Amino acid sequence: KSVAIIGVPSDYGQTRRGVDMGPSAIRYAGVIERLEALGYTVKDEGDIRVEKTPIKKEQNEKLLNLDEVVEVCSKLAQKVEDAVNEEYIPLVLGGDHSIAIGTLAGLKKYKNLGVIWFDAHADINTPESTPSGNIHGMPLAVSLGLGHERLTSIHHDGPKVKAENIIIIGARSVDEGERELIKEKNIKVYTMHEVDRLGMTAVMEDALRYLQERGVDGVHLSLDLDGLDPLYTPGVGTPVAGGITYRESHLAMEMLQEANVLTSVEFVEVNPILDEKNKTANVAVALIGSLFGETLV
Ligand code: DIR
Ligand code: MN
Ligand code: MN
Ligand code: MN
Repeated sequence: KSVAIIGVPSDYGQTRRGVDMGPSAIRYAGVIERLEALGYTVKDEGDIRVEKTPIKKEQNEKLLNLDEVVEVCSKLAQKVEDAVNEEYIPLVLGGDHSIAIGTLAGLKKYKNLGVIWFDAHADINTPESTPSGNIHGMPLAVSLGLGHERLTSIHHDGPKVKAENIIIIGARSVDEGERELIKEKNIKVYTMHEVDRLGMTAVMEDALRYLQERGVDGVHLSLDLDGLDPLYTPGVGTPVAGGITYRESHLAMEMLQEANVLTSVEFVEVNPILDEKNKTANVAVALIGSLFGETLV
């Protein structure tokens, strides 16, 4: 029962400053104490070194800050791989969601990895489909091997995850090109419609059964705090109304804990500058508590 915390203070995947302070905000909210209280041995690896380069004026407008994202994700992939090899559960703290490119690249020990993507967005844009040029909208596509070669070849060549092993939960803002790719690849998505209609219990039961049927050898949870309703997590760069509630999120975490399948975790998009008294980091830590086994009685 050992967890390695890896902070990734990067905001290069999008254009609102401040999300680079996410790892500090989550540490301040007590993540280490919370895990230690549950009996885990916690190794805090500190933050990856992220160069603060000035934002360039002339660059590829379909792949903003590409150099910086490649650099950060390459370092992160190695850190994650090392943690896995030392038999720690990696807990990656972002930073914006572009860092998931690095995390997934570092999980190469798992040949049939399942991925649960908790998010208001699908994060499956390519340079062709992106409306913003923000790489935080692309990590799932990159991990499938789609997109710029400098991103898809991070840490090792080839796809990092199979389309049929991905589950998206909480989606309510999906771009046209993303919709087409989701259809083409037949990716499992529980939008807010399904969450409303079936309830979180059925969604999670279904999701866990789906991964089990695929015989996954590990499960990665990538949790974007904007998956929750901005009522609970206002400190995110791209809030979308009509999200997952606080209780539903806890329930999802508790069901993941009960299933005992998780092998790596990341919490991303906490931006304390946009937050109200660190509310979003506090919710992140509460969810991490449930995910790692906190119970009420
Ligand atoms: C949008 C927003 N789909 C984009 N994506 C966000 O820019 O590609 N992802 N906010 O978290
Ligand atoms: Mn995201
Ligand atoms: Mn999002
Ligand atoms: Mn809880």
